[in-house]
Amino acid sequence: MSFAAKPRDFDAVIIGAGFAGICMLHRLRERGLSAKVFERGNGVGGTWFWNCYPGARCDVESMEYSYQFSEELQQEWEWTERFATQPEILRYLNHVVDRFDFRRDIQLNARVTSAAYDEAANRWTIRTAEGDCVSAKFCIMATGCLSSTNTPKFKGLESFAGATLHTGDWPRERVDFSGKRVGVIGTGSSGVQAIPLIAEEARHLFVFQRTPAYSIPARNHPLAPSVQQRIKADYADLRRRGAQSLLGWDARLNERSALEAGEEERQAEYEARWTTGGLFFYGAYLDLLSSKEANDTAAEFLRAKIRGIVHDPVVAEALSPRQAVGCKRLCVDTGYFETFNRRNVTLVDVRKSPIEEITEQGLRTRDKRYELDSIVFATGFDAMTGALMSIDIRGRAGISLEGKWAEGPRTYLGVGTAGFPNLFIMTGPGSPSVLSNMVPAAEQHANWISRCIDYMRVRGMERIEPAVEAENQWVSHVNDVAAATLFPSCNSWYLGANVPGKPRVFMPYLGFPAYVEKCDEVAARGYEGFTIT
Ligand code: N01
Repeated sequence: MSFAAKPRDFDAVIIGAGFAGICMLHRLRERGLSAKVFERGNGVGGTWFWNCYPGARCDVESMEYSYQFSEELQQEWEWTERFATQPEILRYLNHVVDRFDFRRDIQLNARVTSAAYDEAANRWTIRTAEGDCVSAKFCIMATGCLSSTNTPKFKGLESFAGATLHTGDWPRERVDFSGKRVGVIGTGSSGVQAIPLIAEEARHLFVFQRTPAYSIPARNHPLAPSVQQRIKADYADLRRRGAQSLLGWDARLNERSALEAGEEERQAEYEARWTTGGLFFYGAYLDLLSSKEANDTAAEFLRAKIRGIVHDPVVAEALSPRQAVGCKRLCVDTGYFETFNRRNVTLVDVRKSPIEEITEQGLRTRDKRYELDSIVFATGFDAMTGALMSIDIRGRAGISLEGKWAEGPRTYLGVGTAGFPNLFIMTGPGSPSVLSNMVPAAEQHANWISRCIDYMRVRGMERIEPAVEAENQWVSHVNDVAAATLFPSCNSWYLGANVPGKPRVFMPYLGFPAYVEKCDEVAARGYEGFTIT
């Protein structure tokens, strides 16, 4: 049975062909439902399509940063490195799309501008900037958490005579920085990955840093076939360990408190994690993200590492973060701090001397002018809500999502929002999403949403939406969980604090296993907390 009526009508429209949209399409296809995917890029991949800046790669290990919906797929695909590069991840996603013949349901170069619910027809009308207009019973937003770029509105931005680039919207063709004076603004994960490579090429690189970042060496290396074979012999075991871990990937969490351990033991634990490389540092102690005192011990360890790497003590001090470790997302790098020992690299502390304007020749801080040929904005994203807000989404009685979320996003389980029947949000605010491994998080939503649709079809049900009370309780719960951690203690994009004027609300949900359990429980109780008719 299909819900579809006419050819331009679909059972579901999915917006976005990144990791989330692709696995959602798979789950709907598997059920014989008609689905159409709109993707604004001219290729699939979402975040991994746009973020093709030098050095872009994942920081969850490749073997875990992949789909599990097909055992054949996970057995066949060979990752070449511990942390896959952006081109390799994009090759993987293109392989998936071709292997499962998904491409025929994906329309590229199609930017969705509006999605409106018609109560009488119980259908969504979805329009694109290119003139498409289709209708669907279910509208599924797979628009991504980090897909709407944030470029600060610096005075004079338009006057700059050189090239401006944003890491999150990088040109497809190679950018050649050789012989150029380059300015990079921003030292989050994107800046930290791009800076060492740009420094190798540029005549001179100026890094404009507002907040120093904690960064752990990736210690990336080729993936030995024997390591892959060992994992593939029992892939389910790795996936299970990931699913049971707070962060949705196997962080090898030490269940002890940092404060119970003696100084020597703590140093050894941090040193072991530093040597292993990557985000395993998060797992060093159970209370790193909840106790300031515990966190201080990790912060001091990481600052000592910076002092050990960076030769100039003044530069080392300027690169040393003061916020809690992990409060802003930990970065993973290859040669980041070492880059500041190069003679062609200058660190500019824009907290001490703020950027006042972009000029025709470059950039002016309060104290100095910098002549530049290119400016790279590594200034991040209007995270979690930006891509949704770029679409005019209207629910029952024409209410707008933008209006409803004016004080911050409100969802039930991150997948639905009251007043918007049959609208599903994948990895939305209120779900673990960016505080977990994005690929399993997206798959968990695809599985949950498709089973919910099964439930409705079997019972001849037509409409589902969160009850306001359940939504209110969930929003409070997400906030309570965050309030028990150090996350609200700094200005991060998790809180929307990086975008001027954005409401300060902690958006993701911490705790992948608890979240999955809650979603399963809700489903088992007949979608408790949803009004379903
Ligand atoms: O963005 P960010 P990102 N003047 O927001 C600075 C994921 N990711 O693209 O901290 C001067 O983290 C801003 O300074 P401050 C990952 O989840 C993953 O780097 O606001 N500076 C900050 O330094 C990550 O967390 C990978 O004071 C300004 C920087 O710009 C998320 O994407 C790789 C400024 C922005 O950092 C976002 O990372 C890349 C201003 N007006 C990204 N405005 C992997 O490794 C902003 N900044 C998988």
